[in-house]
Amino acid sequence: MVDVARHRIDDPVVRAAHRERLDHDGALVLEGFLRPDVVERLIADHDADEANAFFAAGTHNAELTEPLADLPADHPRNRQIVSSKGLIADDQIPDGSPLRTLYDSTRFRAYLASVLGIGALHPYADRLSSINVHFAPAGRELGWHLDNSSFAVTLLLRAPLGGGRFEYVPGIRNDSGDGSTIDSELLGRVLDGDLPPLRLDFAPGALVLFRGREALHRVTPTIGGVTRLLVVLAYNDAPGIALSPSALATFYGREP
Ligand SMILES: O=C(O)CCC(=O)C(=O)O
Ligand SMILES: [Fe+2]
Repeated sequence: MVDVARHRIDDPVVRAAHRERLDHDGALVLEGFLRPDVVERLIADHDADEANAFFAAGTHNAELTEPLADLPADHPRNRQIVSSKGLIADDQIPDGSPLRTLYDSTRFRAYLASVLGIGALHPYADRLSSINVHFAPAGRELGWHLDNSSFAVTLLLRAPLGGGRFEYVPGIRNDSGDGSTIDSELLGRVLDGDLPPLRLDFAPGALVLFRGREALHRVTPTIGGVTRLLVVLAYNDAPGIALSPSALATFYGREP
């Protein structure tokens, strides 16, 4: 599936260079990671699933939690953000899908663990969030948020004609130390549009690796009649982590 002639993911020198890029930029883009025939196959597999996708219709805060009762409703951490993109969940991806082969691949996981500097990768403990396919037809977007998972890998299958830009601001959540802390001041400035975000450009077939728990990120509304189609492979650095009930309701339309 992977163009391993172009991306020598087993090579320790390549891994070290990728780790440096990820640490420096908070994100790593590998263009042409999936072979073009695999991109075509995955589009053919999943294009029609847009009709079965669940489209978010509610709002969420940046952390995808229930409202924080000890903070006012207009506090940056409680501000409500719109997301309207659709997805199919892990339990809708067939067993024989190449996406499962890649997600489970020990070789791929060894590469990711090495680039991320962690011991092992763990799937989500729930049956929904490990592998997702996202659909963003015209006007649909993914609003500013921080991921629940330690990190995410995305694979773009089809780019929209316009919009659908991935924007991010690193350093919003800090998980080092005892607990996790949020830079509310910085968060508020981004939500107010007072701080220009960084932006990642990438083409179909690209792998994007980013620290979505720490970096606030969004995807701007799709413009035009071509649906943005993207795969998310979510992993955690510890076992037993499940999606928050709030994220489950907003993005999957399911009960905990
Ligand atoms: O669509 C993208 O490029 C990013 C997806 C994302 O941020 C997420 O699934 O949490
Ligand atoms: Fe995300």
